[in-house]
Amino acid sequence: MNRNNHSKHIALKQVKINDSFWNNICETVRNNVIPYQYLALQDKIEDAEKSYCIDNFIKAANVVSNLNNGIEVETYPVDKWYYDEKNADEKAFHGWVFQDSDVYKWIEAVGYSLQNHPDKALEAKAREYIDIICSAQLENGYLDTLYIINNRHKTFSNLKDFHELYCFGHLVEGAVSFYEATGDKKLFDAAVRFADLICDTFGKDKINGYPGHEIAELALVKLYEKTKQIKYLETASFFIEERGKTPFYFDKEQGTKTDGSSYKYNQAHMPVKMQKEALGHAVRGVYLYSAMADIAKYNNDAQLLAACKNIWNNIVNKKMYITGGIGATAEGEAFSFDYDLPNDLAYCETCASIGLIFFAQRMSELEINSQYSDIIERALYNTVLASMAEDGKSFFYVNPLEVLPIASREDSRKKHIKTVRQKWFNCACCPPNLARLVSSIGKYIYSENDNIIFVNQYIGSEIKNDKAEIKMVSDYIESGEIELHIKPKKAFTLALRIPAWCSEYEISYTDKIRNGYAFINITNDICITAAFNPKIKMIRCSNMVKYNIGKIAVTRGPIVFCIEEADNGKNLHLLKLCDKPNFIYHNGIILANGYREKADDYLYQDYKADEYEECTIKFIPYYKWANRKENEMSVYVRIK
Ligand code: FUB
Ligand code: ZN
Repeated sequence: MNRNNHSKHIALKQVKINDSFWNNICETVRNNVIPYQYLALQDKIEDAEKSYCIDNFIKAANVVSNLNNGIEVETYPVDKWYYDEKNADEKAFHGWVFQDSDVYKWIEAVGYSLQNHPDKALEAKAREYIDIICSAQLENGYLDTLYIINNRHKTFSNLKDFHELYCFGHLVEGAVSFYEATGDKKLFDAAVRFADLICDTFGKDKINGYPGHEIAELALVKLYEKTKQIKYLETASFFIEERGKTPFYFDKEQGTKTDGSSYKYNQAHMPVKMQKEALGHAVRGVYLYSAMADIAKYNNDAQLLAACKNIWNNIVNKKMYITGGIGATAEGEAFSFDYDLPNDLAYCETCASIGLIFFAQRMSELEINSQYSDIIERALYNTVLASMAEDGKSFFYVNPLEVLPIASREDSRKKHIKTVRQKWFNCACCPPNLARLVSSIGKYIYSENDNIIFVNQYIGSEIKNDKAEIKMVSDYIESGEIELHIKPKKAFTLALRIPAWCSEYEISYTDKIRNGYAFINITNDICITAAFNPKIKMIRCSNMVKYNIGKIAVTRGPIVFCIEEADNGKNLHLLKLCDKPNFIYHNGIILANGYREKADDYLYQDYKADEYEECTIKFIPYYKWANRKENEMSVYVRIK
């Protein structure tokens, strides 16, 4: 592995965002989403699905207090994934087995937000939750409310299904973020105590299991980066190495003997170094692949890196939607087989695209290749942004590319396709994930190694570090133009990503172009300008994806567009775009020449040529769909 190709993102604290496109989104998350989620975690949003999250911590804290006072505590079964008023005792745990993770993700988002926007009131709210969380921790460091409330004697007995290590991973991520923002170590210390228990519990000659839902691995790497304590990296590496080995740990745990094929869902059907295809639950997958990339880097493990590359290529060449959505099937929220990318059944969980961004960023820090930040851009500007309403008060969990409201109501195969964003979900993994990603968007703009600063995303911002002060003024989404005002503190090389979508660009000065980056040697104060022409394009999907044959998608720069019933009437499938559509772009909208096929009166008749009338087809950015009312939507359009 060539360490000269490694880089590291520039820390969030060093990046001040000021961008005509992103300011609004970041402010919506800061001012609306974070406060809204604070209330949702306590079930204070009217008519929203219940969270039970904080309630569980309060119940667990009571258990801990009773134990400390020698008071007998009751136990309840830990036998399902979801508990509510109907199937569980009112004093027992409620919600999904991973409910704790919602508050951890919220704290992580708060931490990122505080790094650049100090806010004492918000900090106090986070501390209020941190106090409750910490009072629920057991003496030995264990912290998972499901088992603390229901049965603390059964911990770590069902790693495959019951998410203790997943909640632990999110605890660590939240704790590191809040500590970095405030210097307050209370939650961080709690996370370290739980991490120490996990390191003492898992490993060679201890429990040789691994998480059923990955994330603990990458969280342990983060803890290693923060503390430099090697045991955290070792435990993360252990989880990665053990996964999928025979005899299968999950068989041992369940007292069964299987061929391991059902463990594809958990990416545990074979050792990870042998895996070449993205399989199983998509969020689990991308969290695992992210950790594999981390560990390949720290352990200098070329075999692990090769596995990451194979899986990466499989995802982006055969299993990813044009929107950066992944996980095509609702069955197991999973990757489907190669080229199976149905538009109207797509699952495309928001968390999965966020996880893809994590994986892409780690890969981009391992080798100099612009494709990774291209994919970050694709997922970010399309699936991730689409998952939040403009006011930040409702969300999509599933991000389809085609919607017919009646089908969502009547066809049980499409019941996962919501036609409007939801206020909250009882399985609410996505909205807090979105909040933590948007609040940390500054981490994806720049990266650096000893002598290069990479500009990976064109988001208006300023950084100051030991190499330079850089101010980026960006009109990337509208005109594709950016300016970089650079004041070097020493000679260094600037590397600008040339977006994969762009075939016409001008950069005011370039020394060489390599791996999708324009490299410029900087020695003096300079202003570099770049113009990436965001020409409107019609994109053809591989004919191996049978759903898109005879159709195209319209893009402009990184933005994928779609058509909606609100602009184009019902029966979007009857529209056809001219092959020379004479696109007009104005104010974020694309108008194009097309035809509307006349609807047939008969189900069957002798063949005759279709009848058309000319029409104008109106496209809006995909990320803006469903902001008006429930209606039909489609990304792909037929072409005449
Ligand atoms: O299992 C925890 C989270 O819930 C997953 O990441 C999501 O896909 C949802 O199933
Ligand atoms: Zn999710």
